[in-house]
Amino acid sequence: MQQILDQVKEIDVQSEEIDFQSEVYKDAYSRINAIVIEGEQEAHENYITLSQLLPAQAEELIRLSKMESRHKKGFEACGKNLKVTPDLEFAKEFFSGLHKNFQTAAAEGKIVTCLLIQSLIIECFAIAAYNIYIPVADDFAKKITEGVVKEEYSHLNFGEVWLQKNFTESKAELEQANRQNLPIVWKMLNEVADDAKVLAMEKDALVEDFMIQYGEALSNIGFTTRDIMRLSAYGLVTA
Ligand code: PL3
Ligand code: FE2
Ligand code: FE2
Repeated sequence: MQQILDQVKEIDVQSEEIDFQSEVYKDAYSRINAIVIEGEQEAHENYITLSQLLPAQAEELIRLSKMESRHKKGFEACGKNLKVTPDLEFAKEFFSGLHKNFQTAAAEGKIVTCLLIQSLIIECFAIAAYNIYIPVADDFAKKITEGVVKEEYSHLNFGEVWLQKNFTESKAELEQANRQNLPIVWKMLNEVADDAKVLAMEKDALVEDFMIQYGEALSNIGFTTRDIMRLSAYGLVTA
C-alpha cells in the first residue's frame, strides 16, 4: 500500500513539473495530438465500414462510430487548449499501414481481419496510450481522456464478443491478421516513442500496457496462454 501511495505521489509531482507551454512540449504535442485525432477519425470511418459488413449489428456499430467522432472533437479541444496546431499530415502517414490493411480487408469482406485491426489492435493501442497519458496530462486533457478511455473499453468489448462467438471459424484468419498487423503496431510505437517521452510517457510502459490489454482480449476470445504468448510478441523483436 505504501509503495502504491509513493508511486501516486511521484506521478503527481512529475505532472506538476511538466511545462505544458514550453516549445518542446508543444512541438511533441503537435504530433501526438494529431495522431490521436487521426486515430479517432479512422476509428469513426472503420465502424461505419463495419456496419456495412455486419448489417445485423449496424445500429450498434453506428453508435460506436458516433462515439469516435466525439472523441475526435474532445482531442481537438485538448490541442486548442494548449494552443497547438496538430500535424495532421504526419498523423495520416503514421496510420497509413493499418489504414491500407483495413481497406483491403474490407474490400475482400474479411470481417475478422477488420475487427482485429480496429476493435482489438487500435482500441488496445488507444487504451494503453490513454491510460499512460492520464496521470501526466494537463487538467483539461485529463478530464477529456478519462471520459474517452471508458468508452474505448466498450469498443474493445464489441470485437471480443463477436470474435469469441465466432472463434472456431475465425481462428486461422485472426492468426494471419495478427501476423500482418502487429509488427506495424510496434513500428508505430517506435515512431512515437521520442515524442511520447517529452509528454512524460515511457515507451516501456506503453508496450507493457498494450501487451496486457491485447493479451487479455485474446484470452477472452478463446486463445490459450501459449497462443497468446506467441501471437502478442509477434514482430516485437524486430521492431
Ligand atoms: C480508437 O477509438 C482511437 C484510436 C486512437 C489511437 C491512438 C494511438 C495513440 C498512440 C500515441 C501515444 C501517445 C498518446 C497520447 C494520448 C493523448
Ligand atoms: Fe475513440
Ligand atoms: Fe474506440
